[in-house]
Amino acid sequence: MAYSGDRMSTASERAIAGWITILFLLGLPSCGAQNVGSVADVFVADDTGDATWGEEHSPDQCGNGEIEAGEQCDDGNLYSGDGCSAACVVENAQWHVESPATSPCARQSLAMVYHSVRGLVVLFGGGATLGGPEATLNDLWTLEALTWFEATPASSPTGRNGHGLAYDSQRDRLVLFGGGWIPPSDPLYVCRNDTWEHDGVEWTEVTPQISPRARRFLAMAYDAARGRLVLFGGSDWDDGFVYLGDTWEYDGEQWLEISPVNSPSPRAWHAMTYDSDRGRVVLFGGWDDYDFLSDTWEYDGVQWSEKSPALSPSVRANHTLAYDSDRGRVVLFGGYNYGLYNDTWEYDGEQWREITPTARPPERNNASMVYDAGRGMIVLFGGKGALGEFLGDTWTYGY
Ligand SMILES: [Ca+2]
Ligand SMILES: [Ca+2]
Repeated sequence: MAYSGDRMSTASERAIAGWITILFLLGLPSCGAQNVGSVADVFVADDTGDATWGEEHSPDQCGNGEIEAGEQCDDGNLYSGDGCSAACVVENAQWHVESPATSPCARQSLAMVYHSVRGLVVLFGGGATLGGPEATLNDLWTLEALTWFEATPASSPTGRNGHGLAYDSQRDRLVLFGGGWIPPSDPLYVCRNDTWEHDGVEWTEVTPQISPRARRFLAMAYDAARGRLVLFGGSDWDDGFVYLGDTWEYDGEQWLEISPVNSPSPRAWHAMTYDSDRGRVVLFGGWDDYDFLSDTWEYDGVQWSEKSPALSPSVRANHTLAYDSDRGRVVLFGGYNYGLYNDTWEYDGEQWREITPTARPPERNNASMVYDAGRGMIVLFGGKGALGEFLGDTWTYGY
């Protein structure tokens, strides 16, 4: 069923379809929809202001486009909610917990991507407990106007976690690669190297001549300017816990291994996102089998370059990254380094800066985060919390 068809069905129809789909495809108890609306909404409305010259502003100072005495910023207007307030004070983005009526079940190591043609956030798979040991999911959800809908394609890839998911906007296809599958009969992960595409209605497995080797906890991002999907690293647990440092590109037909002169070291549980304004894939951190990492790298389609920001988030893995294309910032949240984080950082292509919002999601790792360009908000879902619990909360981050 298409995304749009789901939106027209009733909540009960969707719930029934969700149960049937998961039971059929996984042979496991459904992790079904659940209400996460019990958490109080901590959103504090912005002072939206207006373009008139108010008495509280000095008409020849704030709003004239020049930073003067007593001003933290001046963006040439008297609007708040755009990074510089009507009082010429710097505004930081804030986290808001959302309360959708229905949600994907609590999970970690899921993948989310923004479908720019349809204006939807898409979520696929991850690991959930389902009341027993961790099991891998293959459900497909969309988030539109802060409402989650489960899609019901006729067939699906196997369940998996730590997979790669990207949206090829030139071809209008979701592309899924690899990840770890836990067969229902066997508690051990099986690393995958299959490539699937979703056209908005159905999943189709594609069969390129060459594929990257099987792996999980890889990172993938779509370079929209070049029309190439970029994959880096991950680990192959089927073959001696090998950590990978290879760079691959997928053009919709073939996977091609790139051989850049410089490259980040082999690693997994790192994170990547695409800075569409600068045309760079940005990578941060991860785990290389010996150490947690805090290095920042950029890939321009030819070379990887290590950046030297004065400050960086601390060493970590299992964190999330997303690029806010309206504010021109890579946003990092959370992660793990023998303890969990819930700090928020922003990277402008030169420097990392820690943001200290008044509210923030609880500490976690293995969450997923994506920028919903239609709403102008980062969306975060799920992960694993401080007590080892799987999380199913939806948060947004923006002005
Ligand atoms: Ca001014
Ligand atoms: Ca402003």
